[in-house]
Amino acid sequence: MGMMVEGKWVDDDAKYRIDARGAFVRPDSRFRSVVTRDGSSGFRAEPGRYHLFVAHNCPWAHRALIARALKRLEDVVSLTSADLPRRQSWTYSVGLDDMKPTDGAFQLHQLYAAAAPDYTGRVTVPTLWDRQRRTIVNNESSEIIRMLDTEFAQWADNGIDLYPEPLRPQIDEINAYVYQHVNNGVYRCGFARSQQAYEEAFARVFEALDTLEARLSKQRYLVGNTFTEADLRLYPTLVRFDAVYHYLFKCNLRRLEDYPNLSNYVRDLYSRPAFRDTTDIDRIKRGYYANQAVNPAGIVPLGPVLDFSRAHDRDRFPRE
Ligand SMILES: N[C@@H](CCC(=O)N[C@@H](CS)C(=O)NCC(=O)O)C(=O)O
Repeated sequence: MGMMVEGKWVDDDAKYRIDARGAFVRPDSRFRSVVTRDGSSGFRAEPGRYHLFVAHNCPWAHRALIARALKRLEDVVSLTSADLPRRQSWTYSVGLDDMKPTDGAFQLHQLYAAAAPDYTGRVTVPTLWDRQRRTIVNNESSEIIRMLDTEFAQWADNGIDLYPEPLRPQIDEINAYVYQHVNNGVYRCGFARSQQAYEEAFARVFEALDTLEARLSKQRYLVGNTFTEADLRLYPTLVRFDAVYHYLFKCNLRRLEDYPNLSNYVRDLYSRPAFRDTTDIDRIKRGYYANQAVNPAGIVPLGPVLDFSRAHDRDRFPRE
């Protein structure tokens, strides 16, 4: 896949991704500043100042796409989504401000080099860029969605609070579980480079899906009957499950469709425009199946048949 080492792009990054037992290791994101309402962090929330670089196939970027749409911040935080086949890092047909495409392509590592000329690390989406200070604010999706939720309140639709104060301990707890066993769990299956590492990851993914299935048989959302950030973070993995993870990442004990509660829950979320309009199954499939490390010929499977717009049964739970 490639990464940056001391400000230069290197193609061979295997030694940074796989541990001695053949297990996939996801490094921590490096840019961790925050935008604040009052500007005390050095990054004041202002319309038109921040830009999100995303890719519609990426589940972590999908979190940011959903949060931006839910909070109606489309005109406040601008966005570009990778629209060209990956050359080295994520590739865009348009640049931003004075960063122009070369040979018709703007590559995300150009942005990282501009922000930190000595950067060593992964070049990932989502990345939140400050057009004024010309630097990366943050490249960690869980933090970007919090900023979108709270710091842009002056311009946002504040009808939804993704991280309500009284529910925070419960949200944090389920987020940690979902991240480890589901969001990152599917990657640990798909990118495992030993049978043992794959089998361990596989067992955890399906134990977790069974646990979540039982939880969602008793309540509408992950935290009681209140929609929160925890749901926003689970959805991108579930909506990709049957099209990508089941087949390409070998998470094939069961399909999402085989779980009545989880599949109804996904359709419930999909019925909201912020989820539906940011979910593009064709782009998701093309993005994942282009990864030569796991699919050398790049063939994109035509199936399965998926229809997330079918009716769901989640209205049976009381509203809070
Ligand atoms: N912890 C990061 C992970 C982001 C991430 O790994 N994104 C993937 C795309 S799905 C990426 O850009 N990978 C490129 C790479 O690792 O080189 C977050 O949640 O923002």
